[in-house]
Amino acid sequence: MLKDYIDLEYKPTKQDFVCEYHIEPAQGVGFEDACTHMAGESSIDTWSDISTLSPQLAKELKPHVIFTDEKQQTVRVAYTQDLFELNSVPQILSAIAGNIFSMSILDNLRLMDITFPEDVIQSFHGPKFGMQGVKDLLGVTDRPLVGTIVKPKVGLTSEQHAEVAYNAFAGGCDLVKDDENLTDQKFNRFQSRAELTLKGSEKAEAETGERKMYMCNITAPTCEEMLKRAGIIKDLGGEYAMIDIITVGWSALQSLRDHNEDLNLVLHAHRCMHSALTRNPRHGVSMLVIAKLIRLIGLDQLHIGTVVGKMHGERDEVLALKDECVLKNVPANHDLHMLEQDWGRIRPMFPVASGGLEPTMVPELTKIFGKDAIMQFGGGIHAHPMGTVAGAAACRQAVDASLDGISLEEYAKTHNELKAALDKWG
Ligand code: RUB
Ligand code: CA
Repeated sequence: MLKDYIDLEYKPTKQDFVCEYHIEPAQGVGFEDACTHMAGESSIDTWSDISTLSPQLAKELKPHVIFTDEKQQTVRVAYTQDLFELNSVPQILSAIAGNIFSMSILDNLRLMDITFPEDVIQSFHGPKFGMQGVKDLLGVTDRPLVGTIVKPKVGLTSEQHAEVAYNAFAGGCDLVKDDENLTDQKFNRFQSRAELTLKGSEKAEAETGERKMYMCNITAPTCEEMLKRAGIIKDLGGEYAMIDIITVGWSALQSLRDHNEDLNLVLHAHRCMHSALTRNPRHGVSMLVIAKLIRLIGLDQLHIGTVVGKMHGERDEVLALKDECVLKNVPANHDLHMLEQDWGRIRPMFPVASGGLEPTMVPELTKIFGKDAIMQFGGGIHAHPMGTVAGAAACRQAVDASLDGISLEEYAKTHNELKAALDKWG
């Protein structure tokens, strides 16, 4: 029997999750049937009617399909929060983004967007620092932050790594981070890297008079080890940690955020592997949903794409991530039945633009992101013809020129580092 879940008159309450999916039924499956079964499988149903589900319980917990558009292959489902463990991203995803991806009646399914009920928002920490907290910590409010990733990604000793980081700080970087696949390998142990690189950041602070922060990668094989590494950073006087959010998993992130009430570290979210979920526009989970979950859990800054760099990520998606999720407190451009998301006390995250960036891209990046961004350059600094110090300087010069509305070519007449970068990449 087909369930009566389609209820286009239903108005979601403040106690409902609302999810939007792109849905493609398999051949021979009707659109409304597909929507109904998907809504059921993600909540109270199995493949057959079951005698153990009383009509009363079914009435209380049933999903409401509140919007369908067969042409656009879009469906929205409202789920009562009673179906969920409030403070659990794993449980939430096991429901709304779990078995339903395996259903053979669907060829493709993509979780496009989600709004959370008030009680769920209340049950999470959100970012401890967020964008404004990071700006305050660095003492930089009038320009985008400039960061780098130590390159090569792996292979340098701790001493070499610290030297590259120091050079980047000395040349003008505010932030230096490890790469996603550098953790605790035999050529570069976590503890020695953290010690030496943090020393380098202190030295550069003393010499430049600017705050300099090192984001050491605490991604680890177990949650215990990850927390131990976060503790080492704290003990060494560090103020930042970075983490590979997808590969460590949602529980690890929630544990880290709980512990961060005491650790007080700024948490940088590297999203490597996200494209396995996010890249296919017809299947998987959108980056917007991942970004919202990361904000809810409470990491402070997140890679959202660049538009102009080497990684996949169309302009519209990057702008939506920046505007709807990361910056504004109340995203509101959803039409029809979607609820506006009131983030309450949950702070905005700092968007990070990274991946294939070099100085000639800065004017365009500034147009896209304004001052509210962290611009990260890896190869765009360490491949500079005059080396890392000059590479970092060229990036800062490109930022200064862009903010002053001066063309890079003009600015390069009096700035050699930028001139060399333009000769190489311009
Ligand atoms: C960039 C880099 C990061 C990418 C990941 O180095 O190491 O891993 O930012 O992509 P480079 P995204 O500047 O040399 O390309 O930020 O899109 O997740
Ligand atoms: Ca990388």
